[in-house]
Amino acid sequence: MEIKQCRFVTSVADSKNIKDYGMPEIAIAGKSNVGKSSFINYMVNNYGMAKTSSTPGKTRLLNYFEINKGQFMFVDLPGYGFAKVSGEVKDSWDDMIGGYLLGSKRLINVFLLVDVRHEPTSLDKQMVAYMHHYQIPFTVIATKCDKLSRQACMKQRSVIASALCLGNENVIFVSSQAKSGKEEILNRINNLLDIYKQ
Ligand SMILES: Nc1nc2c(ncn2[C@@H]2O[C@H](COP(=O)(O)OP(=O)(O)OP(=O)(O)O)[C@@H](O)[C@H]2O)c(=O)[nH]1
Ligand SMILES: [Mg+2]
Repeated sequence: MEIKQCRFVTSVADSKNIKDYGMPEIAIAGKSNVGKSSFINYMVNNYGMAKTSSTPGKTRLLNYFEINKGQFMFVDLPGYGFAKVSGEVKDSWDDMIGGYLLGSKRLINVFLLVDVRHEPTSLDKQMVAYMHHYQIPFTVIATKCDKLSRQACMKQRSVIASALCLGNENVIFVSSQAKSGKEEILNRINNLLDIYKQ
């Protein structure tokens, strides 16, 4: 498959207001600043599509991007684990992520992004436990691979996989900056869409 077209659809500030757009949804989740919005831009080949920032906490809403005129939707989620927000704001973000994950009618997979350089945090582990608990299928993607040598990436693969109780082969590597890893992700999306159609 190929991503030929992407259109920003809407931002949602409250998970109570999420709608069914009639197409499968792939959500992009992960810690703040891990590169979620950059990942979407890389996948759709438009670096102005989703807003990115070097300051964590940029994405505060659920942002929907329609791919290939209705083939599927990428949903950019606010990042979790951003220490600088107050308790109240943090709760509303968590409500938004949880509210979306349980409320979406067509969520087919969560792409859980982790920074290749760091061992997954307790929040990443909580996220995985949450998805297991609610039987939400997910894919782990290690971002910013340009920051490490190939050898160091391979080493991190085991660190990330074992922290999240996955096999090494279940961690996909990408770099939105060096533009690597897209083919593997597209294959994954293709498989997910095939399963959805059955
Ligand atoms: N070197 C490198 N930097 C990256 C990559 N992807 C993202 N970044 C940088 O990481 C920072 C955060 O990127 P975003 O895409 O805004 O991250 P996010 O996960 O959407 O962040 P929040 O919306 O705050 O949760 C920016 O400074 C990006 O330029 C990558 O593949 N390589
Ligand atoms: Mg973002």
